[in-house]
Amino acid sequence: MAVGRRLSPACLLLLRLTVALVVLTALPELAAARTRRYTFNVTMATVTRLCVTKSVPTVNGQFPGPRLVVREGDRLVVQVHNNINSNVTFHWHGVRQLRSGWADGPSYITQCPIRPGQSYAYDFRIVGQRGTLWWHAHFSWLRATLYGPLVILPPRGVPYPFPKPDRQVTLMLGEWFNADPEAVIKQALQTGGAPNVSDAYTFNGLPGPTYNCSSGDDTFRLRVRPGRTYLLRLVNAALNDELFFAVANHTLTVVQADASYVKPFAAATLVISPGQTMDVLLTASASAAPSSAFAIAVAPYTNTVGTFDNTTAVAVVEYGPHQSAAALRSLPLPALPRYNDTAAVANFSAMFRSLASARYPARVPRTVDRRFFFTVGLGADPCRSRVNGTCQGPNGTRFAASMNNVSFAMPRTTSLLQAHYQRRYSGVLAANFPAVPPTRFDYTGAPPNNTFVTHGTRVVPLSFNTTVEVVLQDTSVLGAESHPLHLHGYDFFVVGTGFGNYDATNDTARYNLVDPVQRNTVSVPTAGWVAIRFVADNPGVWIMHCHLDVHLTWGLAMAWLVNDGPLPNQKLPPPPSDIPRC
Ligand SMILES: *[C@@H]1O[C@H](CO)[C@@H](O)[C@H](O)[C@H]1NC(C)=O
Ligand SMILES: *[C@@H]1O[C@H](CO)[C@@H](O)[C@H](O)[C@H]1NC(C)=O
Ligand SMILES: *[C@@H]1O[C@H](CO)[C@@H](O)[C@H](O)[C@H]1NC(C)=O
Ligand SMILES: *[C@@H]1O[C@H](CO)[C@@H](O)[C@H](O)[C@H]1NC(C)=O
Ligand SMILES: *[C@@H]1O[C@H](CO)[C@@H](O)[C@H](O)[C@H]1NC(C)=O
Ligand SMILES: *[C@@H]1O[C@H](CO)[C@@H](O)[C@H](O)[C@H]1NC(C)=O
Ligand SMILES: *[C@@H]1O[C@H](CO)[C@@H](O)[C@H](O)[C@H]1NC(C)=O
Ligand SMILES: *[C@@H]1O[C@H](CO)[C@@H](O)[C@H](O)[C@H]1NC(C)=O
Ligand SMILES: *[C@@H]1O[C@H](CO)[C@@H](O)[C@H](O)[C@H]1NC(C)=O
Ligand SMILES: *[C@@H]1O[C@H](CO)[C@@H](O)[C@H](O)[C@H]1NC(C)=O
Ligand SMILES: *[C@@H]1O[C@H](CO)[C@@H](O)[C@H](O)[C@H]1NC(C)=O
Ligand SMILES: *[C@@H]1O[C@H](CO)[C@@H](O)[C@H](O)[C@H]1NC(C)=O
Ligand SMILES: [Cu+2]
Repeated sequence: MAVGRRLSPACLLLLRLTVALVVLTALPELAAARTRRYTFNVTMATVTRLCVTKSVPTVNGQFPGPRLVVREGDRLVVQVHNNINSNVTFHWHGVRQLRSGWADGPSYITQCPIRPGQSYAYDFRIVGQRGTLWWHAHFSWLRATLYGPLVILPPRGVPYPFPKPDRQVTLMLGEWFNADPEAVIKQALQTGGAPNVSDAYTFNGLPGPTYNCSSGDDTFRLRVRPGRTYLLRLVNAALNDELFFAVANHTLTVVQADASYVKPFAAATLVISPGQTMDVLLTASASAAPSSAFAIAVAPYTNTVGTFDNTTAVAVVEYGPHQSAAALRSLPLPALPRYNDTAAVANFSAMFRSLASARYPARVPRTVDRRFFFTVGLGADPCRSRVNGTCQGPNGTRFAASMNNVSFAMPRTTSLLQAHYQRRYSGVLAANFPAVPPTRFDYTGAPPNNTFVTHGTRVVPLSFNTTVEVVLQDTSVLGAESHPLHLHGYDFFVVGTGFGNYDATNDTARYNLVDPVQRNTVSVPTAGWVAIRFVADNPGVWIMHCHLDVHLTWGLAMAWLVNDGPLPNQKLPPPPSDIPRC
């Protein structure tokens, strides 16, 4: 066609069709994008573990809950009906929720709870993410049983950047309480003390053979064939515990973390924190005896000064027939680091690098608009009203937790996102969360005498497209501990980490701005710090919190309020009509 000639309508149509066809072929993710619909009927169901039978909140009667499978680019609509006698909300952990903040799910942050008898449809798209994420309740401690995997396959026709596995298995690590977890946290808030710990760790809800009154039927079995490769999609759904993970006599290859590809690396032992996901390849030995079996074990990593669930849970890799309960009990366990082996954790964390390939580049912000320094850790509240004598927190106080000494107070009369959308902030939130802690001290040395926290619903307002750096610094107030910090609505780059107090000069110079890992949850090391960067390109209100539920309950959280950008596609849309009201 000659330049400058008007095209006939038929010719134009043909051209448009050709362009459309080319676009569709070039972008399989768009061509194949589908809407996947699921229904979550939240009901009580009877579950027995460790000889304790109880009624627990479930989705569709299943524990753990149903597996959602989507492809990158798909729209996901989950219609939730709340048929239990408690409020509930659901969070799609790690989903970016680009301009779909109303579907993020944390109660009182992006929505009011779905009350008993109410329904709400979570409606969002999966954009630029593939791998394993998960969903869980985000009200009180209900996620103890309300959780399940969210598998995001690459677009049809797009290969994995690693050898195609023969089979895929989701493996959710959890925590079982013989008591009702709601009663456990309620009691702790009454006494001011630390909550009771769990009774077992679980693999897909099963504690396995190391516990009393836990049989072969309560053991997760991974059936393998010699020489085949398995993609294990691991999720740590435990309420309060970071976990070591190993498979006896097998090395694992980590290929993905929090739905981003990483440079593959081999590891005998993994560390996975609550909220984190990890895709790992396990290759079954080609020469294993036909009836052989190997233990998979998880055990806690913690430096808490309090008590913790110090048990080890076991699942099994079986090359042949089902192992008997007795055989399961005598399986040799893989060597796991000691429960407080912080050096092992640091060595493992240091292995993660973004894949940073041409197709999956690491777009690390090289310059920063706003820098923040947040201390994270425990603290205390005065006892105030304890009917019978003293509170059971440290020195007769109540346990609390904070960031920059602000213990996050949940609003009760509206959600923060609703308040923001209506620009009605008064009485709900204050846009003055401090950029630095109120006092400087040796954060990892002797703690200050006054360990009391302040309280408030304080947020950091950000202009659209601000590049943010946050250094998260652990404190030794009431004990130095690792805190898995989770940011909603964003993946961030982990540009630096270290022990002791962060040193703005020397540590900044050592940042990795080339291929740092991209995650939604990172552990602030025990008596150390971690630096993260993200671009605030998603308008809404996004909570950032410790993913140990006990610390979240005590207030280890803050929120970012990301304002709209100038363009129409940079604004938060209005709430869906079925959004629950307070
Ligand atoms: C949810 O489950 C309950 C109990 O099984 C049942 O009575 C109810 O009809 C279900 N609701 C929906 C919307 O499926
Ligand atoms: C917590 O543990 C204590 C001591 O074992 C026990 O008395 C109490 O009933 C437990 N609380 C709950 C809610 O199970
Ligand atoms: C199992 O029961 C035995 C005997 O009652 C007890 O000594 C042991 O501590 C129990 N183990 C666990 C993990 O509960
Ligand atoms: C598994 O590893 C242990 C410890 O390294 C070793 O003693 C044992 O022989 C191995 N078993 C098999 C079947 O390879
Ligand atoms: C935890 O369990 C391990 C192994 O069973 C034991 O060696 C260790 O002393 C226990 N630690 C605590 C603090 O209970
Ligand atoms: C880990 O705990 C053991 C006792 O269980 C203790 O001897 C050791 O000093 C602790 N290590 C660290 C690094 O705290
Ligand atoms: C206080 O003690 C009394 C008598 O022991 C008991 O009945 C009551 O439940 C206790 N109250 C609280 C809040 O623990
Ligand atoms: C414990 O509390 C008492 C009374 O509030 C106070 O005098 C004392 O200094 C506190 N001790 C510690 C170690 O915090
Ligand atoms: C903390 O308390 C101790 C003794 O109670 C005192 O010697 C010290 O000066 C106090 N430190 C600070 C920073 O107030
Ligand atoms: C965001 O800011 C960068 C510079 O920091 C600029 O290049 C880019 O165009 C901005 N994007 C939007 C969507 O405003
Ligand atoms: C930072 O580096 C300077 C120069 O190398 C050194 O003198 C200083 O001790 C370092 N600071 C820390 C906290 O390591
Ligand atoms: C459940 O949510 C409603 C609406 O926000 C609220 O009024 C009520 O207090 C909540 N119930 C509990 C137990 O938190
Ligand atoms: Cu924490």
